[in-house]
Amino acid sequence: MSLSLTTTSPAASILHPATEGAAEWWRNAVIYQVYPRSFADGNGDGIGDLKGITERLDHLVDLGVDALWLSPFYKSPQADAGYDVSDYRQIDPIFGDLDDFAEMSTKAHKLGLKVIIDLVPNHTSDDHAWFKEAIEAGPGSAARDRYMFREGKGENGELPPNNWQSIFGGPAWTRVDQRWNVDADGVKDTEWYLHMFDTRQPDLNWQNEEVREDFKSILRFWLDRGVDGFRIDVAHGMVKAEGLPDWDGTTGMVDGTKDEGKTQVQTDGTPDEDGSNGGGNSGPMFDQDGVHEIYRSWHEVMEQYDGDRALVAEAWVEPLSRLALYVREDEMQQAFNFSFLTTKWDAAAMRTVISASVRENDVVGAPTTWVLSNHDVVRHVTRLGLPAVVEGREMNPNGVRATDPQPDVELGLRRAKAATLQMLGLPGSAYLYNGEEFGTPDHTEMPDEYRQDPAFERKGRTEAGRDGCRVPLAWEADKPAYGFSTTGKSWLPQPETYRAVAADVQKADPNSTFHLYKNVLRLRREHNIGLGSLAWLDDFASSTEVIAYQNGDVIVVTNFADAPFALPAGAEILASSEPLVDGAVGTDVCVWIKSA
Ligand code: TEU
Ligand code: CA
Repeated sequence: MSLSLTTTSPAASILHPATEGAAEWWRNAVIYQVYPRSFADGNGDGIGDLKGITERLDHLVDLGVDALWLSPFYKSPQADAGYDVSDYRQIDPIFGDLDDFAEMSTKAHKLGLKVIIDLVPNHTSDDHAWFKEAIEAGPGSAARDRYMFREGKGENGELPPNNWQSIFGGPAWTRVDQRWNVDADGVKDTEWYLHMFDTRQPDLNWQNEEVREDFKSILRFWLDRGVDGFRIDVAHGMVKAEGLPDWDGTTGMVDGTKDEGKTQVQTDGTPDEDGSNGGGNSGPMFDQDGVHEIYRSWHEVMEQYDGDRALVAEAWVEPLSRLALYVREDEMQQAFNFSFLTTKWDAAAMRTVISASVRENDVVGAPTTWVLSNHDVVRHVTRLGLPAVVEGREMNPNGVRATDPQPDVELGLRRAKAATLQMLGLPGSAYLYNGEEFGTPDHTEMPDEYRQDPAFERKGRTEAGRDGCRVPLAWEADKPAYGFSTTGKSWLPQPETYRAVAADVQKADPNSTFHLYKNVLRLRREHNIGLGSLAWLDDFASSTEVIAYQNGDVIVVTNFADAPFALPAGAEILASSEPLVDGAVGTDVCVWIKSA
């Protein structure tokens, strides 16, 4: 039997009113994340670069996004794929130089695209001039005060200052003499330094005035070069609790098991009423109130520039009411909604997290920033195809490898397209991760010897890590490296499955994932969805497994039920994640229809 519409007219619970009048561009923008290493290689060395991005910018216009965000391209020893910056005012030679950046950004602006770059203020590289100076200068020096150096515990300082663990695994402290021979004067350097990530990523001391001043100057350096905004890395981590108290939790990447009182992102994807599903970091190293003062001071810097420049927080913070504090009127403009990203594929769970997101952001007058994939998580097309997806651990694993349960590829794609349509119908801004518009999956069988994510080794090779979602994109099915580079080189191996998701194959097929994305992005613009409203149509269907909301003149219906859902006769279909069968919406399908 198929599910049907209720006979009475649907009662709407209005959650979010439309944004009136002209608004800042970031309120409704669709922003495309370019992962520079993997987008396009302009010089054939197998690593993506700025020249490659410039050459492929037309694709972003074709797709119909408003802006691009580039992951870091700064000078870096690449110990964490560029999230370890040794000079914030230089481009790493593997990506090009400042002229290449200017060329890329000029072309983007000409094409009507805004440009957001990535700022990494929680830590520097150990190759940064400041850190080298700190090691040289020794304990008690002004140079050391820019970082988090402390004496160890135990009789001879042989124990770390506290019990914090690195997000990438292992202790969050390294003793100086474990790495550098600095006891030439006969005095052993037994201080420890904090690194919430890799040993090569020392945390900065944000109580230090010089650190604060320099980052404002870095903001100005890039604002003067015309960037429209910054994505702030680990925006919830810069300020640590007074006294650096011990913490009984462990820290880690998205992990997949819900366990209260741990710092790691552990979630089974079931949100509480407040939207929390265990997908946030807590503990004395995260989300301290003092961090907001920094963003208020950055807001003032941004204000001095024209054109509504924006800051977007990468903050794994829950509940959503805490996350909303980052986007108060005098702070940042956007904050990635990771509670949404980590929510399981389930009607009630989705409805709960969407409601909580919109409600909490409305309190501070900010748009919600929807996102399903990025360079740190298993791509949603792969994630949603994993087995036992509703039962826990497998929901958000830190990477998938050959020895792990493999995804159901067809199911994953079907659900991912529905999830994307459901997301893009919501008011607010949305981020897309390069390749998702082609249905690009993770490489889930990458041989371990290729892995480069530092978390892989630091976790004792127990988790795959993030390389699977960072594989270079496929552009032309029949070219070497699928058109990623002219030489066939590729810094991570591309699986055979990338042939079907190559841009040329996708663009030639009117029924492809690419054309679905393109069509929906056009509709989103035409119907002013991003600045629109959200009203749940409570009684739209007789089953709670079918959820429907109205945004302006568009109704978005997602069917999570096992049975098909029959649309009203004559319903005008605007878009559908899969073709309808006899006018009915199948399982795991999302449709946009025109409201009568
Ligand atoms: O990530 C921050 C980060 O720690 C998340 O990736 C993590 O999953 C979350 O906090 C849950 O614990 C950013 C970058 O996106 C990532 O690529 C970098 O490796 C990291 O910072 C360090 O700069
Ligand atoms: Ca290159």
